[in-house]
Parts: sequence; structure tokens; C-alpha cells
Amino acid sequence: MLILSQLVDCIGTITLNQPAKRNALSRALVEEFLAALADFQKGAARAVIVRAAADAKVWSAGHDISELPRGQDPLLYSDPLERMLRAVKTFPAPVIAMVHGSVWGGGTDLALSCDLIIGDESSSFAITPANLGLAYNTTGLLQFMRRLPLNIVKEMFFTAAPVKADDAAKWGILNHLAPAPDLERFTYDLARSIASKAPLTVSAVKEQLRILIEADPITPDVFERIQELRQRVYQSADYQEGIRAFTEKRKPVFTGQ
Ligand code: YXS
Repeated sequence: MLILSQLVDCIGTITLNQPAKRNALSRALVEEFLAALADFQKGAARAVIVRAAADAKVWSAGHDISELPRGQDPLLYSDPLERMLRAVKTFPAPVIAMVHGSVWGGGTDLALSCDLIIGDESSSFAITPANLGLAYNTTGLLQFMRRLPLNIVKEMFFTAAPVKADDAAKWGILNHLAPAPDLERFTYDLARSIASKAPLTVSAVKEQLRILIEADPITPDVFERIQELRQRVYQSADYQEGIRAFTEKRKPVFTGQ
């Protein structure tokens, strides 16, 4: 059981539950996550909370690095992480990320793909392709651009440094920063408040906002230029070095090749 899930009073809860791998978003964990969302949809959930175990230091370490394809696009449309993010964005009720602990890479994209994020003072958010020599994907970049000022997006991607809770609240990553002892109560009170509203209205507003914010026409030349920019990165020796360094538990040495 890489996740735990329960549906009580129209509120679904998914607990990321693979501490041994710091809740890395592996194919297996994603499949269980998607199955839980499907069950919640059948059960007419009116809000979903995604969390880690109460004692987790890491909410999610992001994409399972051991499953990242080498020498080809690492974030294909059908990649498990991408399927997970789309499922959250299209789920017909609000999905709330309840965050305690650090969030890394695709885990930050998962949190930002949720409709709201409630964090405590231990929460931090890092996006880390520059640690691996990895080419982030267009949908992912647009996700950040829509949620944060461009200078903040640039600092996060260029430094791969965790944004700590206070700054996450200041820059709007967090809807609310709640003290750790209050985090769970605060989040479930919010979920109950949402669940008490007209579900068809809430669901239609969520889907309209998704459609409208994602209506980004990309011209063919923009598409082809992006493809070339990304291909140069994921076919680089630096990308191989980034993955190898993580596996060998050492700092990567990037040459720009
Ligand atoms: O050595 P064992 O077998 O015990 O396994 C170790 C780690 O290898 C494993 N683990 C992971 N396995 C696969 N994918 C991961 N993302 C991942 N993260 C961790 O979990 C075991 C315990 O890890 P350890 O000893 O490092 O734990 P820690 O408590 O000292 O440090 C926790 C972290 C999260 C700070 C550290 O594990 C870490 O920095 N993990 C990598 C975080 C990261 O860079 N995530 C980005 C993944 S790639 C991605 O999401 C996007 C595609 S992108 O790159 O674009 O952001």
C-alpha cells in the first residue's frame, strides 16, 4: 500500500505512504493514487485532501528518479507523474494539498496542480530539474507561470533551492500557513466548508477555470523551438551525469555538454 485512502462525509483523503522512498512518485504509487481518485469520483467526493503521514519529514521527493527515462524526453505526456497531475486538475471536486515537510521536483508540481495548498511551518517547495540536468516540460513550466510571478519561477528553477514556508506564503504558493498543531483541523474545516456548498457549482467553476487558464495557443514554430530546446537538454551528457550522481549519492559535475 503505497498510499492510504478513505472517504468520509464526502471528503476523500489520500495519504502518500512510502516513507522508505520519501514518497517518490513512482509508477506504482501513481497507479494506486489514480485508483483512489476513481473511487472518490464514484463515491461523489466533494473535496479531496492529499497528505503525507503525520510523522513524514518529506511530503514527496518528486518523480521516482530511478524511473526517469535516459536520453529521451523524461516527461512524456503518458509519464505516470504527468497522468497524476492531469487527474488532479480534472478531478470534479477541489483537491487540497495538506503539506508538512519538504516537497521536491514533481512533488511541487503535484502540490501546485492541486486547487489549494495548506502548509505548516515545516513545508518547503523546490523544483529541481537543474539538479539533474533534466528538461522540464511545457505543461509544467506553464503550471508554475500561472501560479507565481515570473521572477520567482526563475529563481526556483535556476537555483533548485527549497522555498521555505514563510516565503511560500508570501509568494502565494500557500493559500494558508497554519501552525503544525492546527494544520489538520484547519485543512479539514476548509474541506468541510467546500463540501457544504453546491457541488455542481463548485465542480463547474473548477473545470471552467482549468479550461480558461490552459487555453494557451502555441504556434507551430513555438512548439518546434521548445522541442529543440528540450531535446538538447535531455540528450545531453549532463542529464546522464545528473541521474548517475543521484544514484551514486554524490554531487553532479555539469560540463554544459
Ligand atoms: O538509498 P535508499 O535505497 O535508501 O533510497 C533513498 C533514496 O534513493 C530514495 N529517494 C528517491 N528514490 C527515487 N526518486 C526520488 N526522487 C527519491 N528521493 C529519495 O529514498 C531513500 C531515502 O533517501 P535519502 O537517504 O536521500 O533521504 P533523506 O531524508 O536524507 O533526504 C530526503 C531528500 C528528499 C532531501 C533526498 O532524498 C533527495 O534530495 N531526494 C531527491 C529529491 C529530488 O531531487 N527530486 C526530484 C526528482 S526528479 C523530478 O521530480 C522532476 C522530473 S524535476 O527533476 O524536473 O524536478
